[in-house]
Amino acid sequence: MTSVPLDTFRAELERLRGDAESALTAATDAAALEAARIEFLGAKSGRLKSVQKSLGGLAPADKPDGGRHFNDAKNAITACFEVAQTRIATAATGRATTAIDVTLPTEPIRLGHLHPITRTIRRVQEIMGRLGFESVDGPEVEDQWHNFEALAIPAEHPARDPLDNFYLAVAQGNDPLLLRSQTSTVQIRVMENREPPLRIVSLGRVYRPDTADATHYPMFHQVEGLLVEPGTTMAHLKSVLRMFASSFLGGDVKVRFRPSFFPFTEPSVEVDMEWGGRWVEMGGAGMVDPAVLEAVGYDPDAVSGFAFGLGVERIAARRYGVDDIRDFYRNDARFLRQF
Ligand code: FA5
Repeated sequence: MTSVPLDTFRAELERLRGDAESALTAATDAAALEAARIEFLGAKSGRLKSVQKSLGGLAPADKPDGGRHFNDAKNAITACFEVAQTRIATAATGRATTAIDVTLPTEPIRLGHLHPITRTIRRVQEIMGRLGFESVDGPEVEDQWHNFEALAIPAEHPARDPLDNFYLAVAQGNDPLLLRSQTSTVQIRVMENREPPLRIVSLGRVYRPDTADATHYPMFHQVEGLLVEPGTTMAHLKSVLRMFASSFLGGDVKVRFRPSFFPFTEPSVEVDMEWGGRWVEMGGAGMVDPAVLEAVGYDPDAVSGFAFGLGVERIAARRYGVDDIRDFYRNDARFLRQF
C-alpha cells in the first residue's frame, strides 16, 4: 500500500484549520457555535477526527512530523472555539465574564452640604448671638394685625395693596390672612409676649409678588433684629450694624446709612453696603416708633429700642460674590457645589 505523502496530509490539515477558524469566528449564537463544534471537533465524525485517522497512512518516517502538525492544528482550532464561546456568552449576559479587579478605586462618594442661604442664616445667628441677640421664629402665615396694623401701617396704606401681597382665601374675622411680607411681624409677636429688656434676631422666609431679577425674588429671607432697653439710641443701632457687617463680610466693608421712612420706626434709615464700586441696599432700620411700643403695651418714656431688617439673599450674594440672587434657587448643582 502506498503511503500518504506528508505534504498532502499538511495541506489537508491547513484547509481544515482555515475552514474551522472561519466558521467559529462567524458564529454569532450558541446554536451556530455548537454546529461548528460538531463539524470540526466532533468526537465521532468531526473533520479533525477523520484527518487524525489518515495519520496512520503516513510513511513511518513522516509520522512524528505529521503528529506534531496535527496537534498544532487541533490546539489552534480548540483555542479559536474557546474565544468564540466567551464572546457569545458575554454578548448573551451583557457583562464580561472576566474577574472583577477589587484593587480598582471605587466611585467617589459625594457628600452633600448646606445650601448657601442656610449657611448664611446660621452664620448670622452665630454673630448676633455673640452680641447677645437670641434667635426666635415667627409664623409665615400672618394676620393683618402683626403684618401691618401693629406696625402702624393703616388700612389705606399702599403697602397693604392686594397687588403687593400674597393674601390667602382663609380669613380671620373679616380679614384675610397673608404670607408675611416682612419679618417685622416677629418684633410685634415678641414684644406682645415679653417684657423689656429684649435682644432678639429672627430669620425666615417672606413673600412678595415682586418680579424676579438679579436682586429680587418673590420668596426671600429677611433677618430682623430688635433691641429694646432703657437709653437705646441711634448710635447703638449703627454700631451693631457695623459690627455685624464687618464680622459677616470682612473688616473692609463700607456701610452707609441713608435717611428714609418706615411707618414703624422714627427716625428711619436705609442700610447700604458698598459692593463692586457701587452701593447696594441691604435693608431698612430705625428707632422703634413710640406708637409701636405703646401698641404692645410698653412705656415709651421708660424704654426705647432699635430694629432692622436686612435681605438675607443680598448679604449672602455680597459675601459669596454672587451677582444674581436667582442663582440661589435654580437648583443647579454645579453652582451650589461651589460653596
Ligand atoms: C422692610 O421689609 C422692613 N421690614 C425693614 C425694616 C425692619 C425697617 C425693621 C425698619 C425696621 P424693605 O421692604 O426695604 O424693608 O425690605 C428690606 C430688605 O429686604 C431690602 O433692603 C432687600 O435687601 C430685601 N428685599 C426686599 N424685597 C426683596 C425681594 N423681592 N427679593 C430679595 N430681597 C428683597
